[in-house]
Amino acid sequence: MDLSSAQFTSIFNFATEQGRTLVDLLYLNLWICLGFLVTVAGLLIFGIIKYRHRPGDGEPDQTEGSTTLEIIWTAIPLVIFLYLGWLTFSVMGIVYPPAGKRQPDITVIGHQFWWEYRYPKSGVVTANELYLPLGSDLMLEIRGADVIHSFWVPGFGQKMDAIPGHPNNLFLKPIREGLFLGQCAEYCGSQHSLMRIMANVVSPKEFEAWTKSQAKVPAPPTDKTALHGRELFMSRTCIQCHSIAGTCATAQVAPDLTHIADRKTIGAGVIANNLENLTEWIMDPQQFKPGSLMPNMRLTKSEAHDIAFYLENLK
Ligand code: HEC
Ligand SMILES: [Cu+2]
Repeated sequence: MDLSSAQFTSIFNFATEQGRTLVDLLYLNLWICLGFLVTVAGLLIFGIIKYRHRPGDGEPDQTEGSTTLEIIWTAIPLVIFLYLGWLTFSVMGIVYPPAGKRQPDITVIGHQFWWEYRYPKSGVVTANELYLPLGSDLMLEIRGADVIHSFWVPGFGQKMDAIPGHPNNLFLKPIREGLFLGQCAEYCGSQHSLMRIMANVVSPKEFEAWTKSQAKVPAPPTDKTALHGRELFMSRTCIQCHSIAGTCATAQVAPDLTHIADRKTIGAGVIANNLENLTEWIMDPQQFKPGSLMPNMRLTKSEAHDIAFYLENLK
């Protein structure tokens, strides 16, 4: 799958205010610790060289204890560590503020082996490819549907566990447009490593347009092949797991397919979304994601093709 337009994946290539705050704290910590290292190691090396034993030296002066020195070398590190502790506390307050009664802007649900995204304010439901508006203060609620997953986009800063029955909050204020990649970061089963997150930060205008198009119920097909595909989709087991708005498919255990044609990838980023790949996926998803919870339903190539054709028209 071609994800070459994605930004370089690194915590230092941050895309949110929270990511920046965390990296700033990291650098400040490093600088202070570097100062410590240089001072202590410098004094040590100076002492070793200046006061080393030379031939003819007698016993050095024997002294014991110095309250003043003890107070100084306890007080200085104490002040520095209290300062670092205070900085850490205040950064925690920024990246993880109390949510109070605030409702999430997006609910993220980790499933074996894909991500569900629900936008409660607009009713949009999608999978794997997340869209976020630039500059908004967002609260994401991270949930787990089956086992523990972990939502991690390094460019966004924090990693947040998706625990069944225990929602966690993740606060994001995107400060840069682009495609940022992430990955489930808690081993969750055979396809854990193919549980990719594709997070698109777009301008508020683009986000509004995207939301509008996602909230629309796609027009019913008129084409003969698509009509046949829809009939197969509704009569073969697909509707046990998937939903498509405006049809009798309402199951919610698998990715919502209402606007599958708008997604660039299939199977959480394993293959590009086009008619050929989708036909192959419907025939046998296991060839791309062995252990995936979508079974091989033993459709013929022409049946799979017609279903894929129908799905590729769901815009
Ligand atoms: C037993 C439940 C189940 C059934 C039945 C099922 N699927 Fe799936 N389907 C899944 C799951 C789970 C996934 C997510 C797989 C993954 O990415 O790990 C999926 C993924 C997909 C995707 C890719 C969605 C995306 O955004 O990546 C398509 C398309 C799809 N299924 C179509 C179908 C069609 C067509 C049928 C009927 C022939 C069908 N499915 C039957 C469970 C099911
Ligand atoms: Cu996972």
